[in-house]
Amino acid sequence: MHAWPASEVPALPGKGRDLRIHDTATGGRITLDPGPVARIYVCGITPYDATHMGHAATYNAFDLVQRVWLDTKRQVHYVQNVTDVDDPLLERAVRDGQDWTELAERETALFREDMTALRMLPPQHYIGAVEAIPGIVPLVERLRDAGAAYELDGDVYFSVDCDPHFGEVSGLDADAMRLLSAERGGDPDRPGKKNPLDPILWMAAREGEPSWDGGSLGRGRPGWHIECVAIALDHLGMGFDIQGGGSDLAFPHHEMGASHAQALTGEHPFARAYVHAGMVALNGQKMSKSKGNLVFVSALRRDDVDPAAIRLALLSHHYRSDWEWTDQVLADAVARLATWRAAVSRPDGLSADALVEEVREALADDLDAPAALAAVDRWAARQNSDGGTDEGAPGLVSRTVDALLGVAL
Ligand code: 5CA
Ligand code: ZN
Repeated sequence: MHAWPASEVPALPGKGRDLRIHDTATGGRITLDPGPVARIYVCGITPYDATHMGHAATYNAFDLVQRVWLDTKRQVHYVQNVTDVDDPLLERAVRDGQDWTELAERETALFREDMTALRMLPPQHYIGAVEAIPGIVPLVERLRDAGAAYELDGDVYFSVDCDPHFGEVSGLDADAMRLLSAERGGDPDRPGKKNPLDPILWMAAREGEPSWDGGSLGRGRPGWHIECVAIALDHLGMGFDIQGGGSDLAFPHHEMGASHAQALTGEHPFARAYVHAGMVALNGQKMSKSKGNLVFVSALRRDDVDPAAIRLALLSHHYRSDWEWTDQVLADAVARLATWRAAVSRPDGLSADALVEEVREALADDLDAPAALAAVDRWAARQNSDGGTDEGAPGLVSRTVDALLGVAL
């Protein structure tokens, strides 16, 4: 499917720094050395409701990754999926008496608009689960033929015990995995499974649900984890630089995906770093479509909130922390945007050469956006009070904030 239009990324003088990023699998910060083309896979939405601030915060984190890489004069090869067929989407369509394909198309279109408004850089490959099915089927067949998958009443399960690296992404023990598996789409209590944690690869066709030709697997639809593996292997191959998502994807989704890919290829690792964003809450609870405690990007835009202010609100929290969306967070961002715009509205001012390096350094240091904002705040405060004579400094600040933070002043 098509993605959304890219906003232009201004080139800055000099060169950015290499990204040091927290990797969930090792539990520490690693310096990525991606080569001339950096490769990143970011898990996309399940389009049964509009983009909320939690989604936007997660996509903001991975947008920063791209901007840091682009500033090091690398190309970025970015892939994102859309889970346009899955249980929650089908359940919502039934609940609301609407066609599931129309629901998915409508919400995906709204997501594209939100991403465009927030100046999130688009993926080069934006792939739906449905369009990936012809590539998924042979992978499941291969896993089954290699003894890494087995059939249970027509469904096909992946055997986690066949991957010696299983557990290395999340680092969780079996009890914690079992609890999370039950919470996040797994079925650890289904009788007949070899290991309660084994995830489904191919679900045999069910009455009243959509299904596709699965070759020797029979009609059905794919499991969630194999969807992302098929798309990532097809467009990026093994050993790509970053797989990203919110922290709720570390287990089971990214753990299972890594095992699927490792069992398929005999290679390790699937991704060189697994990077996870914290959860955004509203009224003390994780913002989630199932709970319905949501603030939508599109609703804020309808209320004439400047998308640049929404973006600044996202940037004011470190991507790895869990944080709470409040009216105050947005009000602070609106005020900051006004201060910054006032500061860059003169043709000359305080030299910004040091500021460019500070912003670069903050972002290269595990995407420390709050530190980057603080550096711009300091420049803007002095520029607004004292000014200066450096011609072009405000323009350089505008370009820096645009290129590295995605904020248009
Ligand atoms: N389609 C799958 C991934 S393949 C999925 O998780 N879709 S989603 O719509 O539920 O979430 C999309 C992205 O937003 C995921 O990376 C998820 O971890 C992230 N996300 C969901 N809720 C929040 C939240 N409250 N705070 C931060 N990130 C969130
Ligand atoms: Zn995914």
